[in-house]
Amino acid sequence: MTMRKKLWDRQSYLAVLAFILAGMLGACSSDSGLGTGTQLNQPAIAEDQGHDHHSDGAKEELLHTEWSFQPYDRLAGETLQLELRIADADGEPVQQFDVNHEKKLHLIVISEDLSYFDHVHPEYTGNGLFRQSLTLPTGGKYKLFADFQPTGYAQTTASTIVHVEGEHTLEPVIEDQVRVKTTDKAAVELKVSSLAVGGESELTFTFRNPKSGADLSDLQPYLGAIGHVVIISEDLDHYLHVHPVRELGSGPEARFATRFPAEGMYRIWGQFQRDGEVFTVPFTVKAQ
Ligand SMILES: [Cu+2]
Repeated sequence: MTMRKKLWDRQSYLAVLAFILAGMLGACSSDSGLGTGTQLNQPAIAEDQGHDHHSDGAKEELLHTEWSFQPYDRLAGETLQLELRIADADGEPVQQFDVNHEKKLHLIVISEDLSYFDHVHPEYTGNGLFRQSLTLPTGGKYKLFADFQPTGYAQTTASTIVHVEGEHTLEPVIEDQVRVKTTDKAAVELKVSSLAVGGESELTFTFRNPKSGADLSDLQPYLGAIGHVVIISEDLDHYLHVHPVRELGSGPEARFATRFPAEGMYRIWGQFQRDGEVFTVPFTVKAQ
């Protein structure tokens, strides 16, 4: 226990180095002394977006993100306080963030086996600092993705990994044979126009009454859009950008466009709202 304590403390003092290239969609960020020290000096976890860090001629601006969690002993089922600090190339706190889909920062939390998903909006307390309390239900590894856009910068995704102590089992990630998921708000069918790597893919969600099967056209806006879709690869390396084909609508269909960057399994979480309640439907597809 002493050894472990020491490790946590040591890590907590190490500056956390996440270098984000805001000149391109993506960003890479390194781990912030979470769990395994070996990851401290490795930038670049998210591999998908713009990892060739040279956008010809475009001015690149570095951002630094620092993730910290309290307490250092992270236990399953206990509340953690996350602080996320965002600074510019000179280390000065970024002050202004554009509002995107009604929020300054969107935080996605995913467990290693993709079975746990959360989408929250940390509070901006000023001076580049966002705060969020999180309760992670089981032990194991989680990846956090923060989506934000400092004013004057490009849309940015930063990520980190957090290790939580406690029991856990890993659920296998299995491709859906039938792409229909039912909640008490809707039976949702997903059609994917193409699962070919590198091509344009259109995702069409169709909403039906879970009891009668009748088409639904009373979806409500969620975060200012017909829905919010997050897609992550099984290895947690790829966080896909997804755009609604039409921003607004009420059903029975909602369409989104994306591109699968590499072969493999992906989990797609669609979030929609009806009767004042947000519901989430997960699907698993295989790109090849
Ligand atoms: Cu959000």
